[in-house]
Amino acid sequence: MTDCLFCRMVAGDIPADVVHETDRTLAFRDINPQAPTHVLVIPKAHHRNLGALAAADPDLLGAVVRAAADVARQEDLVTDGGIEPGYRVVTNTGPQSGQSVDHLHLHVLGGRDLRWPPG
Ligand code: IU
Repeated sequence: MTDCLFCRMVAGDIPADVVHETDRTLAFRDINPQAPTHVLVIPKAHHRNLGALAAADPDLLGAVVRAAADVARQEDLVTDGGIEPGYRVVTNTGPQSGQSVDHLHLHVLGGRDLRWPPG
């Protein structure tokens, strides 16, 4: 059995609060939300970070980004075709960024004013 937490969520071994799913992507609410909307969007296949997925399967990377945009619309973070109220997509890579799960995930954050730069 894999020891990757997100692979185990994809397999259904660990419960996830799923908000969006396609044949190749899964999106679920973060267990420790940092904003009123905090959803993680992942490829179902295991890739450890953005660079690894971009190199291995750019089409899948496109599908993950599209899923993040779909989640933002679904969560009312943007009106149809618009930009209001807005949201942020971020992905951490490596220890200095704070990456704690080595399976690529895009954080979709919104529902409050987001500071810049992030900490
Ligand atoms: P990070 O960028 O690798 O630090 O993000 C990992 C996220 O996974 C982090 O926001 C955690 O709260 C989140 N998470 C989760 O949603 N469910 C879990 O069981 C665990 C972590 I462990």
